[in-house]
Parts: sequence; structure tokens; C-alpha cells
Amino acid sequence: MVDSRQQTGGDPIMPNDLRSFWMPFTANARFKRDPRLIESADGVHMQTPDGLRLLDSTAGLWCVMAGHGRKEIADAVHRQIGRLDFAPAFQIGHAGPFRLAEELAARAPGELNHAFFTNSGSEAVDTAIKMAIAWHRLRGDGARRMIIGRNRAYHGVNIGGISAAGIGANRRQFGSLMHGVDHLGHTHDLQSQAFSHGQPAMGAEKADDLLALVELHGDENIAAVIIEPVAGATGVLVPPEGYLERLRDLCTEHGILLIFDEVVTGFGRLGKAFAADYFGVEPDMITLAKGITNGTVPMGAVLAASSIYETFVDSSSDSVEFFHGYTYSGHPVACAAALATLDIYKREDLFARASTLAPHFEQSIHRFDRHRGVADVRNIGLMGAMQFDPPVAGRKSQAAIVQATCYERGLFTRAVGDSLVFSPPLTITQEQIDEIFDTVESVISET
Ligand code: PXG
Repeated sequence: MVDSRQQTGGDPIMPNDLRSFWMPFTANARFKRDPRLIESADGVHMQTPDGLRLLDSTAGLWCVMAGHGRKEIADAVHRQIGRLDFAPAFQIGHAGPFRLAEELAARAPGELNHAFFTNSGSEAVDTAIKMAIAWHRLRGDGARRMIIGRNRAYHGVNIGGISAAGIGANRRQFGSLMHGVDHLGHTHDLQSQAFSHGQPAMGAEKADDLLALVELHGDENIAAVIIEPVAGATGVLVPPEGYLERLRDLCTEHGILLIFDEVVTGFGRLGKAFAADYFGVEPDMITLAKGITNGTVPMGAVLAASSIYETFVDSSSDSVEFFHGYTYSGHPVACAAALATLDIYKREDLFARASTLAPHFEQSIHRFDRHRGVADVRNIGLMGAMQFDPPVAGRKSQAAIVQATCYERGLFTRAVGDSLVFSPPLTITQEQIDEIFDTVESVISET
């Protein structure tokens, strides 16, 4: 059991008893037999209670783009709680979300000029799905209710998100939840794409899966397609060249809204504010979370095109136009954290920094191309994955074994199925990128 310790301020910072916290997405019993705890974090490092310093190659869970422990954000949060800790956003306003929405709109591509705030990526996804369905209905197209997702997509864990996503394990326990969903095939293909640097050359035709679904369901019944421009949580699946462009064209042709879930790709992961900028493809909505506050305060958002917002607002001059919102939509403290975060991104030019570092990151991760036991290496911007050969039946995945040994050697990585995933803070240095892959190399050569 972990020792109880005292911070200088007297707050207990380490627990005595691990039983009461029901941990999310965790094998609770196993974890509690052999717990791993983080005590503090600073820059690109995290520290355990027994003093192990870990290089964080995951930016938390894709969150801390500007690195851990940013004083500017802490100060902004502190000031905000002192001035206005909470105020409702239903039928009354405060400055935070107006200012933040304006800042986001200024950074967002094209017509994505309006922000609806949530508290997480999952809520942003379910909000976007509701927005899409309600938008069609307001335009007299009420049959358009179907949502098309994609296999191997992660869209959070709320009912819309798990239904539109393509991860069986996240759905099976609950049976069928949201009806009227179908899925495109995912774009990853080991045969034609293995070891691609950046976008694979082959595979744009996979966008035509949408045509088959239009044929099957009728476009008059389809509200929206939701995809991650680059799938993150299922192992960094990079879209083939031309795929997103083709999907955009097909959606436009068939009157279907296109939603980009940019919860992991937003805020500089690819070296631009959004993946939509990077790929030059403009969706009708973007969902955001994580990097919006550098992971400090829970917050998510949906950016919606003006044509969507205006349809809602023009639908009534007097009553509520969209029957949706959370107590904490546009929470003043989250807004203060987000504004301070955006300020850091701008001041330190972190998106450009990511772009500058990306070639070195690409070169470094691809040193494992065709290593024995490595089936694929994928990368784009500052995200990448190494996929190992599948394990012999009944054995642990190689990714999990490598991850565990890396941890002991001071490197925090993330194993997803057969893949090790890397998404460092954008503040990482070239030398620290080398350190990540040197550690991985030494571990692989021994296992
Ligand atoms: N959409 C995408 C694309 C995500 O990656 C969510 C929605 C949900 O966000 P919230 O804030 O509700 O968790 C996510 C979350 C991983 C990992 O292992 C990824 C996420 C969450 C937990 C683990 O890569 N992404």
C-alpha cells in the first residue's frame, strides 16, 4: 500500500486506501494490487511518489500540448476563482465564453465561427450529433437522422459517441444504444501502407464506402458523417492522400454534414491549429477538448459553421433555438484556463514549433521500420505509432511489454493493442525526442 504523505500546505497528496475510487478504463483489481501513481508534473516530465522521473511521451492523454505545470494557466485560474467562480450561462452571460469563442473562431478555418461549450470530448461529440440532427429538422429534412461513423474510431464514451465510434469493446457491455448508426471502413491497410512516412499514398478510394452506405440507407436519411481526421486512440491511423478531400466532396454532394472530431488533433498536434488546416479540408463542425485548456480544467467545444448557427438562430426570434446545454457550458474557470492556454500557444508559437519538430520526430520513429517484430510505423505531425506483430495466442502484446519496461527506465508511453503510441507535448526538444526513441530501442533490443 502507498504511504500517506503530506504536502507542505498540509493537504494529503497520496492516498492511504485505494478501494473507494472506481477507476475509469482500468482493471481496478489488478491496478490496486500493484498501483502506479503520479505525484507531480513539470514541463515534459512526470514524477512518481518514489522519485521516478518519467519523460511524458503522451502529453498526459494527448492533453498537455504546452507541457505540464504552466504557471500562467494556474495564475489565470486563481484570479478567475477570486473574481467570478461560477455564474450560469443559461439566459445570462459572463465575459469568459464570449471571449473564448471569439478567440477560437479567429483561429478556426473558414466558416467555423461559432463555439458551443461542453465539459469533455465525449460531450462535444454528443452535442455535435444532436446539432446535426436538429439542423436538418429545422430545414424541413427531419428524416435525416442517421449518423455515419467509422471503424476503429474513438469518439468518447457517451451514448452517441460509442455508437458512432468503431470500438467493439466500448459497446459490447451495453448492447445496442443509439439506433440509426452505420460505419465506414477504417483506412489502415498493412498491405499497401506499412511504414508510410506521413500520409499513405494508397487508400483514398476508401472514402467511397460512403457511397455504399448512401446506396443502402438513402442520403435522405443521413444527417452526418463523423470521423477523426487522424484516428488517435486506436493507434494513429493516418488518412491516405486524397481521402479526406474525397469524403468532403461526397458529403457535400449528398447533403450530409461532415464532423471532424479533433479532440486529439486540435491545438497544434499536426503543426497547425487544427487538422482541418493541415489537410486543407473544411468540415461543417469540429469537436474539441483536451488541449483547449492544456488539460488543466475539463472543457470541450463544438465549433459550428455559420450556416448551421444561423439556421438555429433564425428559426426563432424569441424562444430557445437549441434545447441543449450543460450547467458548466462555458464555465468561467475553464474559460480562464483556455484563454491563458491559447495565449501560451500564440506567444510561444507552439504550433509552428510542432511543425518544425515533425521531420525529426518522423525520422526518429521510422528508425524502427522493418525491425524484427515491427509490423508498421506510422506518423504525422507530432503523433506516431509503432505496431508490433500480433502476439502468440495467450501472450501479452509486445507493445504492453515494451511499455512496462520503458516505464521502469523513465519513459511514459501508451500501449494500444499491438501499438505503442507517442504524442509528446509540443514543447519537447529534439534531444528529448531522441531520448524517447533511444529508450524504446534499448528496450526492444533486449525483449
Ligand atoms: N474524441 C476523440 C477523438 C478522443 O480521442 C474523445 C473524443 C473523448 O474525450 P473525453 O474528454 O470525453 O475523454 C477522445 C478522448 C488514448 C485515449 O488512449 C484517448 C482519449 C481518451 C482516453 C484515452 O489514446 N481520447
